[in-house]
Amino acid sequence: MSSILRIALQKSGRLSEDSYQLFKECGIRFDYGTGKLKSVSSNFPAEFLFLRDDDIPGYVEDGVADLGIVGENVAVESARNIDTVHRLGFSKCRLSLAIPRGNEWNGIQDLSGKNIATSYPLILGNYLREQNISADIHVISGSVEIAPGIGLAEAICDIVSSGSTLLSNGLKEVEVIFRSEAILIARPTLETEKQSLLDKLLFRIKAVQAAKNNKYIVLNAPNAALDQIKSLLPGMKSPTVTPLATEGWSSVHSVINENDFWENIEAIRSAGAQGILVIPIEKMIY
Ligand code: PRT
Ligand code: ZN
Repeated sequence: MSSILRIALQKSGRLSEDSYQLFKECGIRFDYGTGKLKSVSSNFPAEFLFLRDDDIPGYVEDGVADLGIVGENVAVESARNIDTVHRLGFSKCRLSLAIPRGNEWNGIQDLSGKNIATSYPLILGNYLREQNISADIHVISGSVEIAPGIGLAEAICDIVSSGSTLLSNGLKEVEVIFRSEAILIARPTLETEKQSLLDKLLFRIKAVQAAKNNKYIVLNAPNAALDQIKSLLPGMKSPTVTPLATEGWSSVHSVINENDFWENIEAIRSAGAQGILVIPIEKMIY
């Protein structure tokens, strides 16, 4: 029987939509939705398992799944023997220490001998050890933010994204101890056939990510400005320059990184570029 990759995804939660979308953009089709526990792709040798995120590292370590997508916070806290294969750039968040808003904060030493509520005892324990702080870690599995209000702890260590949960519970963020995003994890030793399927998948994921980070740019420029514009828009190898019907003008086609876009666009305009079009790219292969 030929090999098939078993991929564990969060059934429903903050990782689900982006995970499903990623495979869609990689051209890998499968059904998902209410009540489904697993689904076989119709056009790629992969079977998807829909699970709670906390269970995914364990299933990957045990070989029930070959790959999985989880938050790095969950992967690290699980302490399972799994490899991080690729960072996926979505579900970004941070694990932070927070204290009641009215309390003074002079630094991490303020937590010495205090009670800290968290669902991340391993990551927090490591951090406190590195900082030489001895504090009591009180493990709770959810609604950590209410712990100070009910007298369970003097501080908390929890996932923060916008910060509004902390705010509405009268807490302030005082220290970021870990930054997280969704990651693709794998069993450390995949069989050769599965490894080559993973390589195929990674090739597609990287093409999708590169496309997201870049834009296709088309503009018109007077020929005298071409050297300057070409240096601002190096593209993948070099920009395409074709003459316009109007004498002395050319059309320039190139690729620009999203991060450089606003920085460079002013310089490109000042150099004399006109009629600038910026177009999303669907896939980008180097
Ligand atoms: O049901 P299942 O066990 O599968 O899901 P879950 O409820 O355990 O996890 P889920 O879906 O909430 O989160 C999955 C992953 O998304 C986490 O492991 C993180 O890696 C990532 N992530 C990104 C977040 C957040 N943002 C986030 N804001 N995980 C949790 N939160 C919670 C946080 O715990 C706190 O209660 O949102 C609140 C804070 O949000 P802000 O925006 O108010 O700061
Ligand atoms: Zn969970």
